[in-house]
Amino acid sequence: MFTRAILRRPGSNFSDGLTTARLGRPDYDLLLEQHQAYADTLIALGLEIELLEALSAFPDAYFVEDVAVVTPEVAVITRPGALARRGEEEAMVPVLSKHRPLVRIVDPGTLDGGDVLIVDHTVFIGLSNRTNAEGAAQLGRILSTHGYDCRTVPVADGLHFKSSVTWVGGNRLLVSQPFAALPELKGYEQVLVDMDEEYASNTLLVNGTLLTPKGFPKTLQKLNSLGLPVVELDTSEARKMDGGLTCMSLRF
Ligand code: CIR
Repeated sequence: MFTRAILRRPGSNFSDGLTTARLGRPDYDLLLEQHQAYADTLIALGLEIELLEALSAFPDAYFVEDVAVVTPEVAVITRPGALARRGEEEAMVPVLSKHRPLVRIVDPGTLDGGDVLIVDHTVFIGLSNRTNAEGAAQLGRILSTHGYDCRTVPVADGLHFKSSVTWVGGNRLLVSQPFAALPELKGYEQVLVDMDEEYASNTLLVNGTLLTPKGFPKTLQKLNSLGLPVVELDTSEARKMDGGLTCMSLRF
């Protein structure tokens, strides 16, 4: 069970952040509204929220998931792969040091938390444009000492591993088509996401409830058949900045 989540308020310059999505101009007021609804949902699921102030120098900093990997034993401060985001992680050091012993990913390793999927004691670490082999190896060494089985996985499509593969409870993964044949995912039952709903692969399991982005009816139907409560949340504005549900919090 998660008891806490750390979130950061999006700054008014959030549209200066990195993006590859061509989905139009993002709206700040609407983003704040959607961010609040996301926080309210986490609160309703029993989490205590720590809401950090925006970081004006880092327009992507509300995607807090990327700057740390938190387990019950340790918080690993990452070294973000995008130069424009390097430095965001420093602001998370005093926050997480209140909760966990800290360890850091160091140069020449790079790692974004969006590439790290923890399923019980298995950790998938995506090798992407943001996470390099050295960063993955450092995280693997750190988490192995705490009893986790760490596997690297190539990310040939999308921004991060969790843009395409997430945990939806039990032995099940929600998987976008380009990742379906990966041998690293063997042993898991796959719930496949249709190509035209790829974005919905980024679904978030919190204390037995699935949070899924609004507007993906085929995926919603599949999730509804899993027997867990499902909450749809509108993430239209974060999506315009390549972000989604998992990215906007650190849960532990
Ligand atoms: C970026 O490109 O880094 C941000 N605009 C989006 C980060 C999304 N984070 C995530 O998927 N964990």
